Amino acid sequence: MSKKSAHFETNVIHEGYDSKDMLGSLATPLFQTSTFTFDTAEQGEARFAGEEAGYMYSRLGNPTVKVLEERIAALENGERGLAFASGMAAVSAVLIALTKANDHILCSTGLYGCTFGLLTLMEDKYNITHDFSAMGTKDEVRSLIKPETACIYVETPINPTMKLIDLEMVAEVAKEFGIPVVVDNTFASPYLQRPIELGCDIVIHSATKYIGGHGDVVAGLVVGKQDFLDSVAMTTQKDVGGIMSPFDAWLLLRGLKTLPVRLDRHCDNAEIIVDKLRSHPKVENVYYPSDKANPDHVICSKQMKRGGGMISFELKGTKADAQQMLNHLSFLKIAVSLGDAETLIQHPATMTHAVVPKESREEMGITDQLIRLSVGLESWEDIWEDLAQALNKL
Ligand code: LCS
Repeated sequence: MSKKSAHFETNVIHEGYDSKDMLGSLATPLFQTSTFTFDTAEQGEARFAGEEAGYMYSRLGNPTVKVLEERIAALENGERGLAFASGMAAVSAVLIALTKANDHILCSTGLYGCTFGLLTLMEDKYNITHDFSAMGTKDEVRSLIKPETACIYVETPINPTMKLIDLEMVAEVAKEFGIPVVVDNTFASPYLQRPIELGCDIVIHSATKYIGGHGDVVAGLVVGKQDFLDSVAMTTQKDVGGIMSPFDAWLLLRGLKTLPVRLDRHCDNAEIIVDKLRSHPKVENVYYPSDKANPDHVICSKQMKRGGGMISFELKGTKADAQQMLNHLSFLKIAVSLGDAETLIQHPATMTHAVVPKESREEMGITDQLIRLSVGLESWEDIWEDLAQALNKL
């Protein structure tokens, strides 16, 4: 397809690839190769000098990976995309590229546990400090920006509390100070939320989740401005080296084609499960972005197409009750990760966010009774039946 469509559903299938370039192959070919041959020594010299376009070595670029990079850039409406071996390889490549020793990062109150771990590492090694903010108002954001603040880093929806950050508002404040806003868009996916269209600068995905969608790949993606990503490609991608394998790119291209179809189904199921959970006597609180009982639903309606497939809820009870509830499930899977066809359930305080000290967990709103549910594509009747029988046994 030569011209980008106005429709996301078409672009997930066609952007970045033209079968005419590949002997008519409908599916993107898998270039499972580490290196590329040169006709002559001079050609090798010209490629490394950047004087001749072409591939050299798969850590520096690979045709299958490039299709994925172009497709995700088109879907997020950014200038360039880059692919990484994992979501954390993407997060670390971006944060290392944006900071130097003694800088500061302003973060959303609530981040994936390993992102929190990375921030701690950067502070211990390079005195790159950070603050957390709920970012409820412009003044709340402004009050924590310092001369050495290198970027604002947010997740929205936040893992696992499902709190939202108003991206347009944060981007407006960041522009006053001339600093970039980095958004981890993993929980929403570009189908539901496109931060660059709201004025943010860089988007990160753990592509392990909705983009892959089938629980068979660990991968990361970044989208942003050409200049910035050109510099990342030549430094924290090429030289730190956490690149994506061609086979993983191939799996993600396959997964992406059904992203809108899958996400709508995840959302349909999640909306029903939210209602059912809310009326269950053992459930204290339910957190879901588009839920009218949730104060953040106003932000949701501004920036998300729908509420997504992730729900968290608090039980009336203790950590032991939360663990028992998981143990009572019969076919729903106890597992971290999310965005797969299978419904996955986990206990953040002891799993995804176990590395976060209890005090910080509490500040983020991660209680011992909080359970996170990644609603799958099964029939909602079966999902609810299993959840209900497990809750009823408490
Ligand atoms: N960002 C967010 C919001 C995530 O949820 C995760 C992983 C990452 C980045 C890192 O991506 P990865 O390196 O795993 O591809 N979140 C996980 C979770 O909630 N359960 O298991 C992994």
